[in-house]
Amino acid sequence: MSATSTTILNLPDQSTATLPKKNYINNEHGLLSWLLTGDHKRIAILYLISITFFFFIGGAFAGLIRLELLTPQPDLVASDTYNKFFTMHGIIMIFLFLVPSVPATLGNFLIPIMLGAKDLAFPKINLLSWYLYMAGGTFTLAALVLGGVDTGWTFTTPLSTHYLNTHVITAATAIFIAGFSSIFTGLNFIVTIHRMRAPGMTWFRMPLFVWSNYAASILMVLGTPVLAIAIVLVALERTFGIGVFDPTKGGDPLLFQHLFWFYSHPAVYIMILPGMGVISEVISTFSRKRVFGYTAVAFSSVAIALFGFFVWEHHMFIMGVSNYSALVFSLLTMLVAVPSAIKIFNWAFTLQQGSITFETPMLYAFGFMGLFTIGGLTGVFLGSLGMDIHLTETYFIVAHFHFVMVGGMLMAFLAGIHFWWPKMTGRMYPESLSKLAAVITFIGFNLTFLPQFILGYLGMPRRYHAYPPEYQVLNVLSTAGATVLGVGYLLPMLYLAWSLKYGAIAGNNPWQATGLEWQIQSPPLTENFIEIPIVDHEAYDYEWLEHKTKHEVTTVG
Ligand code: HEM
Ligand SMILES: [Cu+2]
Repeated sequence: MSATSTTILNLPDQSTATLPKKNYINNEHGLLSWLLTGDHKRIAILYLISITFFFFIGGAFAGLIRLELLTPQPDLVASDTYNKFFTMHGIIMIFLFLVPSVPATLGNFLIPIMLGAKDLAFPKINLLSWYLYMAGGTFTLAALVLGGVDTGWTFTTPLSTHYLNTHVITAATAIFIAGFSSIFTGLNFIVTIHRMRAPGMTWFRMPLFVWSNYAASILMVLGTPVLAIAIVLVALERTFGIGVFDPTKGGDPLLFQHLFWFYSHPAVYIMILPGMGVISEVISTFSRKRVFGYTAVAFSSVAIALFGFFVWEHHMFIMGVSNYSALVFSLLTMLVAVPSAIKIFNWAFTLQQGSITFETPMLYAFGFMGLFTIGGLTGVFLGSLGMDIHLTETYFIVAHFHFVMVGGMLMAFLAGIHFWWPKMTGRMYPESLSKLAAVITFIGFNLTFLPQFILGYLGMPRRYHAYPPEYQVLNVLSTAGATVLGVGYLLPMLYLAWSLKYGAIAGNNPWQATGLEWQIQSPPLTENFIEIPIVDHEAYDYEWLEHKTKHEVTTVG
């Protein structure tokens, strides 16, 4: 792993290198010092461990779903058990993995450092967010252990309020509580970004990762309460029979759809925006170029956040909404694709004539760009009314959102974890093994989800545990792909854990990146900076970095 022309890895001499004596990890000892910490970096690690745990539980359900679908016959489990599988998979992956993934781990760890601050604005509320997340997770596990819930992650009424005898209220409580975790995280980020930037860190000097988390935070704070209320109303209707969604009591089941999707469409941007921020950092670093059209990329995050609130009805085209409103929402849905496209084009222009190197985070970033583009474009297909009527509630939808959420968000998460792993832990991951994992993930992903586009187009409905035999070949391919994908995810788990002890010492700035986080020691001190830095350059200023490396001996941390 020495520096060659195809890599910019810049490790200190291994024979003499040691980890910094004092850092946030060894600053205090004992479990309690972690459970009561106010340090944003330690809270990020708590989140990282917990979301990984839930990711593998959610993944186990995905495995069971794919196993059942290996054959056309319903041979593994009964239909209601199958319903519980995909519900648990959806609830865990969305609310306990995707929503907190990048913001709560990488965002928590990096936003204060990127801004030149010592912590988030409200460290105790940050810790409270983690406890709320854990409480939400515990209720989810309780719903699971008590016998499961089978509404789908969408809690569709009147199914959820009238017809099911499963643990809807326990699951609803889980989502309600986890929602507050996300609201508080968003609030913390917004206040930190407004109030705690170091001298000289103007809005347009902020790394794009901060911008995209800022936009996602706005969505968390404005959108999540709507979901929380909707879910409380479901619980109230179930318990006391109040007539909010029940037409026999004067309620309206469509009202639930409006409330649910008013949150859940923006929520898809809560999930993807922070990932887009990761991609901007990675692409800039490994092209050694400022992100092309920095301002456009920064504003496109805010535009996505804003437009994200205007398109929710595209989830309801076949639910008896008026043709005129469907037309309007169809048009608005096309609009929201524009700011995402702006990002993709600007990343492509950043790559153009950059000096590109292919480190692992960059491989994942390339994966993101290709897969997210397919996910986004199929969203435009779905947004056009005629197509949607054919494709809705089929496997096409399943393929679409997995391309965005797994092909997009999860790739971005892995890009980010690899990129900042040396900063978080002070150690490098094994480069060739991690490249192998990135390739396996990419192949496994496509093998799993490309056939699902075809299945959906041919008419295979989602959420059924049996299907006509003519769909089997494509389903076998998909299940095979899921197996490969599973290996792709297990590998990083194992070698990242291994690297904690055996990885090469990373040094402050192994990628020669420009962000403030790379100018301090790895792992950072508890207070991040010895002295608050004064920022005198733009983000991604590689000339500044070169100058600094040549002429300066002192570092900020
Ligand atoms: C940016 C990240 C995106 C994510 C994470 C995402 C996620 C999702 C999810 C989870 C669903 C299915 C919901 C369900 O019924 O369970 C969905 C459906 C849909 N998405 Fe996306 N999506 C994204 C981008 C887009 C874009 C850019 C468009 C259009 C421009 C779009 C258009 C649609 C439409 C129209 C549907 C509804 C299809 C139907 O149910 O008939 N999506 N998306
Ligand atoms: Cu949507």
